[in-house]
Amino acid sequence: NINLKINGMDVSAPAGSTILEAARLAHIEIPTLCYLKEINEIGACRICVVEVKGARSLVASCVYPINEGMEVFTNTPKVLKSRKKTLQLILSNHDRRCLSCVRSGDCELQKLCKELGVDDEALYDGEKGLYELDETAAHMVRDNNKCILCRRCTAVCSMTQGIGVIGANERGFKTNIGSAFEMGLGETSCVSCGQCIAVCPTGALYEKDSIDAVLEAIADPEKFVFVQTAPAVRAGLGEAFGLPIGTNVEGKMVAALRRIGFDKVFDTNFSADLTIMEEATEFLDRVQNGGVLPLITSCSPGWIKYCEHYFPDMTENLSSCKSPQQMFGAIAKTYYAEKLGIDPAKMVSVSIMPCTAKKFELGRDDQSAAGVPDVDYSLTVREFARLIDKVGLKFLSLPDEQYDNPLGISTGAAVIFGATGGVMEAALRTAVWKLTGENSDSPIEFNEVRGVQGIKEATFQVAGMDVNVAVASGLSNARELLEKVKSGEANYHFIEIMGCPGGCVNGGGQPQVPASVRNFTDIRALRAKVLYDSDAANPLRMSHENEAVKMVYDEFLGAPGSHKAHDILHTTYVK
Ligand code: HC1
Repeated sequence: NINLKINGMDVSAPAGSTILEAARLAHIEIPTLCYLKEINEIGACRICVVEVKGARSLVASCVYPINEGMEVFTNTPKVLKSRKKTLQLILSNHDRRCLSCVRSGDCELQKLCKELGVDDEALYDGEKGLYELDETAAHMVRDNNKCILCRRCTAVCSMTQGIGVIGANERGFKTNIGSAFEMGLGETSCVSCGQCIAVCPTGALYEKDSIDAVLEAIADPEKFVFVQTAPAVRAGLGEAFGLPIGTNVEGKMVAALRRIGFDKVFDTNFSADLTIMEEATEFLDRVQNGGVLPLITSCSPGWIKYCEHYFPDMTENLSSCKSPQQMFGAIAKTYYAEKLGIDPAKMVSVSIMPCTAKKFELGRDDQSAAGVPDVDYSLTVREFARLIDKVGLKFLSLPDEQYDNPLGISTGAAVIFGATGGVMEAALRTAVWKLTGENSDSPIEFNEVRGVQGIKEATFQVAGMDVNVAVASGLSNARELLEKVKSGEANYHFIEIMGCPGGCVNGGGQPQVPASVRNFTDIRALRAKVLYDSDAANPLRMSHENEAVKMVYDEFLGAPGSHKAHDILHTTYVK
């Protein structure tokens, strides 16, 4: 360890730590704006400056390494004045219509201005950049008038996701973040993952909002409006209401949706179980009949778009299964519509997702089993939280309620879909059972595919066969894995890929976590624990045990992989 003094106090921190990290150990939070651990370590915004005894000028604590005997001062008048001036300069070219900004209340810039007492935000006002909104993408808006050029979005796009469709255009005062050749984001090969929104400190990036359209549908007496909630929503939503990261709010979430006025409140977990029935069948069929391997999961629409753009020769490896979101809408507007005697054209299918790519997915081709879109509106968890506020629900004091049946019934295998490795584990549970036929002895937990690592590999003995599997989350990791498959270096039978690092628990539609927390907490692991705990507490842990899924096959689809199941639950891809 290295010994130093911070504000006169003795501090000891591991060698290689930055001043920012060492201060944190001493319970001092140095403010940051541009810094994202391991993603954007550029020391550019100068908010985190501190004084170091003997140094000629203030130093950026996020990138400055500690050394033995160093004396650091984090809150001298000189430091505080410098931070305040930096904020005043940022504000001089910032759209300050904060009252109704989508980030008002959780904007990192706003919080710093309050903390540092910036009450003269117009001090340096002069010429301002005026930018048109970029609304070309299906899922999001860029408002460069609120951009502070921190580069978090460009770093996460190029480093974490390996895509790099945004970067700095122009130079000096005209510098702005956008795509090459002034293209709109929708014209690029952006995959709609929304990780840029998740890390943006201000209101410069936000999802396209469908709240009012959903409220209008609910108010229309002619419409039957049902909603499904993705596995990972219950693990993230509570944060928007001040609950600790890793709180399960399933019951209150259901109660809120019912009070908002949805006719039925259902669970995407139901169709995650359904997905497993189809995908395990597809996997065994490919293994036994010489189909294209490895089979790769298809639930994450950001990953699907990435595969189509960047690995078009591997689209045949993709499972033909629609995602659980889309399967849900497809079954609701066919089977359930028939059961209730409702015209599917009068149904409005809404999903609550931790994802922004789901907004894009619902408009893909071949996603209209009943001749109308399987899903009409997809709201992110952030939109859902705003909707709850808008209709005046006191979320924290709502009772815990249960989903409606039958499309609210699910097993533990379904809820873990929201964590990286969960789809693989769920599929293995049912594939092993199908092969061995011995439900009671089938293994339930496949710990080798759990955890937040970007790439996981394992080999399982199933009915005398070695099954090689791999799991990747985050698209840089996906690329690394697929390059190994293409070169022949790795040989897998089954691969799970999720577009966001850690899976949907860390999806681009989850509540934003400020960098001050994100840099020092593994939000992926805390949220994933909610899902694994929920799985462990469920008496039913394998998708084939889901009675509602069995009923849908018995009454409507026939068997998994049937012709009818293919018509309704499967899809196609573009090269
Ligand atoms: Fe996901 Fe999925 S797990 S993709 O992360 O397969 O979004 O939560 O709903 O569709 O079930 C997201 C989550 C979600 C689908 C399922």
